[in-house]
Amino acid sequence: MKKKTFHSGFIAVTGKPNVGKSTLVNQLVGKKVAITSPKSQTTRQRILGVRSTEENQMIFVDTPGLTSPRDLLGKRLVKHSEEALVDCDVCLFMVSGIHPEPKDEDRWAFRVLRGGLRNRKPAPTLYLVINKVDRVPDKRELLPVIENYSKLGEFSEVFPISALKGDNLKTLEKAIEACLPVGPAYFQEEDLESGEDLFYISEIIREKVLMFIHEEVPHGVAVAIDEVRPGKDGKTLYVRATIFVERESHKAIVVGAGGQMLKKIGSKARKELSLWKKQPVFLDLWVKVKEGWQDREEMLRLFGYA
Ligand SMILES: Nc1nc2c(ncn2[C@@H]2O[C@H](COP(=O)(O)OP(=O)(O)OP(=O)(O)O)[C@@H](O)[C@H]2O)c(=O)[nH]1
Ligand SMILES: [Mg+2]
Repeated sequence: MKKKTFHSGFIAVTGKPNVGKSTLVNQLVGKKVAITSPKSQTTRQRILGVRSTEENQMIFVDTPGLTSPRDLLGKRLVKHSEEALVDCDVCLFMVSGIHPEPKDEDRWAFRVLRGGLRNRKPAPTLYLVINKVDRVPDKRELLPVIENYSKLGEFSEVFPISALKGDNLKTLEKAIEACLPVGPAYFQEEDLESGEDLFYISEIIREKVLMFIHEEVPHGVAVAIDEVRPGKDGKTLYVRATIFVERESHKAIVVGAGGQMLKKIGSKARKELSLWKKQPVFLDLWVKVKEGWQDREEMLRLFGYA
């Protein structure tokens, strides 16, 4: 019997912050590749998530939420998102169905997307993904939502989904599959297991900071891994990391009274990292103030955001 032709492609997931892009990528890949949180601008890099079958390989590219930049970091986030548009085969523009019509931020994000796709010939398939429909209990209310967001641009299809609950993801997956070009498996399983450890560890720590700390602190938080080595007992993995904040007052919040908050962050991150590494992890966490790091090139480089 003739072997079926293999298909593969890059799928960029874009949209304004907090609409659920990373949640969707994790769901479609079937494991956590990107951290998620209710805070805006959780994702700060392009993150690849790969899903392979016998017939195809989908490479999802999670991107930072598109929003008007307020500092050098913000500009880099937009740049990372734009770069994902350069060679994608499919582009998902994601919005939140909780709001009945597009906000200025959705329009801004869509303008950036359109600019990024302007010179693409042939243009990639553009799908509109309306997320969080689990929060719209009366499904009749979805019709005007679909209509309002569809007016943003020329979409090949519209998918109301819930990334969190998994609603309608199979339909979306099938539609993506249908437009994958003939191509090789770009990634092998072994490529995916190695290389990204330090980044992932730093992201898990940052996710726990975002989980427990509110207000204006999260935007100014970044994590650097200082050391990773086998512990003295031969079983434990020792990780030393620094949480950077932008103000002394933020440091006090992250550390908490008697170090309670830092302990809470560390304990949550340690548990998740131990499960992921399948070995006990000892996490040695420090907090440092670096004022205005979001506008300093060398700091963006240190955190991998440059
Ligand atoms: N109710 C509901 N919440 C969702 C859904 N998808 C994501 N969320 C929540 O929305 C918040 C943002 O999700 P993320 O996946 O981090 O959003 P994002 O678009 O990647 O955000 P940025 O990285 O900041 O651009 C989190 O609290 C998610 O749990 C959904 O389908 N339904
Ligand atoms: Mg994200």
